[in-house]
Amino acid sequence: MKYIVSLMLLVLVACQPATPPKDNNQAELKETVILTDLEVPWDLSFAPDGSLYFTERAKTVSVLAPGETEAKLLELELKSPLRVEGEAGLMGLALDPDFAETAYLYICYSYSDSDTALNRVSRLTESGNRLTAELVLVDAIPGGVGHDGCRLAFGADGFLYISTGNAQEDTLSQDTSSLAGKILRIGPEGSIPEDNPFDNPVWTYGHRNPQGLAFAADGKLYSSEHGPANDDEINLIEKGRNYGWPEVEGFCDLEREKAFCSNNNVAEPLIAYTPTLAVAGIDIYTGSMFPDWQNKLLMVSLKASEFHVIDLAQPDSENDKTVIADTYGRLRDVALAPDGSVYIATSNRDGRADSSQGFPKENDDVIIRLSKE
Ligand SMILES: [Ca+2]
Ligand SMILES: [Ca+2]
Ligand SMILES: [Ca+2]
Repeated sequence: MKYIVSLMLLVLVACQPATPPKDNNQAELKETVILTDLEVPWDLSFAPDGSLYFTERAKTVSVLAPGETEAKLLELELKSPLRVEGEAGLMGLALDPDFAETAYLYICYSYSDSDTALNRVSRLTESGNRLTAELVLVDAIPGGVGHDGCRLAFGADGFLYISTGNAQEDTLSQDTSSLAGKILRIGPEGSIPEDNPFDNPVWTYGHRNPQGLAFAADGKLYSSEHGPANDDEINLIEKGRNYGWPEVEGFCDLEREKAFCSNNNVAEPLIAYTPTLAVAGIDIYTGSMFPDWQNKLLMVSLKASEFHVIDLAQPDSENDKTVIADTYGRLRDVALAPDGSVYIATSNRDGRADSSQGFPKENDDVIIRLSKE
């Protein structure tokens, strides 16, 4: 026994990376694959009872009840068939703030109207194994094969916030009358709040393809946004502000950007990543399982295959920790569970996996639970 323990210690020491762990929680982090054989799980969302709801891009919404090992597929009754192509399909998901009472789910999905690629946000009601009684909240958001945005988040103000991509039409991002390349804000039944800045659902503009959206406990709203080959961004979202695209990439640091920035009150990102990571889902950690992560931003990335924990109070390289890298392939979403654990969804069946690294693996896609050893 003593020998075996010594041997294990030896193996452990031999396996230590050359550099020390980048995050205090890393040494005691337990990673458990809890669901396998999924197809591009896109958005994870927890009900108060701990049930995990998630979308798969070409399929439907599924629910994993607490204590279960298999997810149940819900039958999706939509007014228009899903438009599944490129990055488009069934994407964002949010549960009603009073979900236990209302059984309302909100989704953002792609559809076509006489060959025009569009996206819409709808409310559905869970009833038995069905998602039914679709109420369309925002219709005809310009869509494309790529840049469809579609992340959802409820604010403490009771309004639903929606990220929209620019549908690969750069001119739409600066046009405050277009729903593309924006963060939108609407009432839970689709109304336009009186204090919206442009008398329409637009809350902020000048976005390219925001793929993450999350509120912090102090009410601040953050987004992650795909840049081109440079300048992925993390943004603090403030009413009516211009986030620069396509005139500004990342910070207002180039000569041609500076004039535009000062003339248009451009909001610079908190963080810009060059080369890009393909930043995806974000959440804010407010659980008790990982005290070091308190109020920090959790972020996953597709291309870089990384999970970051970022202190937004001072988001420099010291405070932007890479906790998981190059282990599970492309990472699409991250979500805090009610028990303080953290769930991450892979995206290796989205057609962009790195086959030289063996992705997609046989069991892809998967959902991983991070907890304490
Ligand atoms: Ca989510
Ligand atoms: Ca920007
Ligand atoms: Ca710049």
